[in-house]
Amino acid sequence: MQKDSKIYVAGHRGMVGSAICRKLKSEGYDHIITRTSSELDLTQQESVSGFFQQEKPDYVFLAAAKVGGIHANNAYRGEFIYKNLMIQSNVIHSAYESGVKKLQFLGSSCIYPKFAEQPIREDSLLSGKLEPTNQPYAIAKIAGIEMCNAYRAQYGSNFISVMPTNLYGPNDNYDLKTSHVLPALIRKFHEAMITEAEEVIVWGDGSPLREFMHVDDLADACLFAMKSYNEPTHLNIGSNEEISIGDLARLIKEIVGYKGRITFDTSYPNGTPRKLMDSQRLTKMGWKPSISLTDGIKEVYKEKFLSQVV
Ligand code: GFB
Repeated sequence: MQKDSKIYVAGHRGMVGSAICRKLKSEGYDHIITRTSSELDLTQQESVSGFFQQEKPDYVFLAAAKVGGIHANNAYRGEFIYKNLMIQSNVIHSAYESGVKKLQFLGSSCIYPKFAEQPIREDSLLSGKLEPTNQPYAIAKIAGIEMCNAYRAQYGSNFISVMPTNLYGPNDNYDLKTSHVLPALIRKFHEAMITEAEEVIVWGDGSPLREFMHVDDLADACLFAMKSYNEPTHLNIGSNEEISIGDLARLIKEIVGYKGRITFDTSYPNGTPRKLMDSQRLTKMGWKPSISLTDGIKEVYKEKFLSQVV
């Protein structure tokens, strides 16, 4: 990838897309193309096709998606499957038609079976039943991987897929109903600290294990893969840093300085019991993450909630 390559980042206002843009700019890539969703509705095939024919990007990071935490995935099942299938199909097909040199499709660790052998290797895909709360989203993402592979096989397109673990970082969603656990807990503990609330409610029983990665590490890995990975097998991107939801809550409580108690509400689902990815294929290529979970949480907490305090 040349420094003056024309690079389209789909989803540049989201947490992942914005991190990829920051990373590209910091590395001197200065020909980045973006469109807001009001300028270009990626669910509309003709609009997407017209955009690609007009702009003819060389490289595409496909980070546009309908995303959310366990509750959003479960509650908005129709939207999650429809929007993701439409966005990715339109972008991948138009990228092929307009002669994009290389496309990178971003998926998620929820593509793997609920009870996959841990740590989860790439070849666990489609070896068992999915976690029901996010099955529509997972099936859309699996279709995206397959579409990249099918276009590679039939048309010789260099389309790759990467599967990040659970992410957090700048531009995350802090809405308590639709967000992922990490931003939700930062907000809950911060607000409980300010209001001196007696307890913070944590969904589920606290036992599920999750692997978290700062989105700046992900963006670094995405650029690394765009430069050096050209194979059909999707690539896991994880931090290898695993923690239970209970311990995550206690860690965030400590960072925020909240003194009340934690209450687990088991009327909410736990979701997948564990999803630690095996990222050895990536690390053996020479990439590794650099932001620890504790440092990352401190940074996002400061940036989101403490920078406004004068
Ligand atoms: O981050 P999260 O929503 O997504 O939830 P998943 C992780 C775990 O944290 C679950 C618990 O066991 C939740 O029950 N949890 C505890 C909470 N308190 C909270 C809270 O206040 N908010 C939230 N959101 N969770 C998603 C998938 O799964 O992960 C997506 O649904 C995607 O498809 C994404 O793959 C990365 O890790 O369970």
